[in-house]
Amino acid sequence: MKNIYTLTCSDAEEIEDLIQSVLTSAQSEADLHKLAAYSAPKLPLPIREIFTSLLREDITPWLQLSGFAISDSAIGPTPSTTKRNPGDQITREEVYLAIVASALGVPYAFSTQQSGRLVQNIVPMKSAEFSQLGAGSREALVWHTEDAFSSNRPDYIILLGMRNPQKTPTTLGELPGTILPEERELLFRKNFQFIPDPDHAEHLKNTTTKVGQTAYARMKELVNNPPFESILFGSIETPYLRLDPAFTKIVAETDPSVPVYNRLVKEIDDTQKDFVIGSGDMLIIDNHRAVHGRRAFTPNYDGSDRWLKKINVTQNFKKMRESALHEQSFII
Ligand SMILES: O=C(O)CCC(=O)C(=O)O
Ligand SMILES: [Fe+2]
Repeated sequence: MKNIYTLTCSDAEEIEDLIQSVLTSAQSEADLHKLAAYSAPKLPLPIREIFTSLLREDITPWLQLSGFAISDSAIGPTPSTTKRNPGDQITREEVYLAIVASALGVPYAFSTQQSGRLVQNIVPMKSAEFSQLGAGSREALVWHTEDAFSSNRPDYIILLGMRNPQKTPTTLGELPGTILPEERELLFRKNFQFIPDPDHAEHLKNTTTKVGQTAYARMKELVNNPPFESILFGSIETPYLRLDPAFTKIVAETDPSVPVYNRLVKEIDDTQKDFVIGSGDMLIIDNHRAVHGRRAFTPNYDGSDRWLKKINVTQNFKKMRESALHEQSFII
């Protein structure tokens, strides 16, 4: 399967019609969640065919859709913070993301991230410059499985480029072929703990809402007692991957899985590919087949900085309902 598809003029027109019809009726993200699901089956046939292969074959780690026009002046300045106001209008770019997400599964959000916004902004924040957060910048964001700590981590994450003037790369890595089958077996051992990153855990500390307190208690439990997990899972021939070296604890240092794990981390470090998400580029990442990160860059904080939008997709929304905290059905 090819990893890159560029929208034709007729694809772009059909998509624009779908977006505009959603935009006229979506007053809230709850509306967007529903209306995007109605629109997804109407995406142009070539895109639905590509997505069918992606889902059925289940071996493609990432896929790029390019050719979506974004007007640099119409989107306005890059926000200075990931915080959103409840009154923010839903934008054309957010509808595009939500429709594509709905064609691949069910889009959803964590209540512990950006207040449960369905579509999130990835923008550099001064306060997070040197952090391992999406809002970081001057320090490279170490590659990771998205939300590796969570059994509710996304099956896909989708990133859409709003602007990327310095062409700061996202990075992509996969399970290297140099990890031999007998070494893979060792990585199926539950000798690792994934700690929630501070994006999920700390900012809810002083929350007063019931939803926030429940979410915080759950996160604290995961921080204090992270379950024992494996790096690989699924089939031994084409295993799925779960990795987040910046937030991983090793249970038994002497276990033979550890040297293989260390080599795997080093090899992904060395082989990760740079991938510049430019304006209008969409990158669909299979969160069980690819890890992703971001190179360091120096923001200007003048409204012209790098700006991506992101959405999470699950293929097992029913299971997630057990974790639902919120009256808005897409928030767990
Ligand atoms: O900024 C990027 O390219 C990736 C950001 C990221 O990995 C994240 O927000 O989880
Ligand atoms: Fe990420």
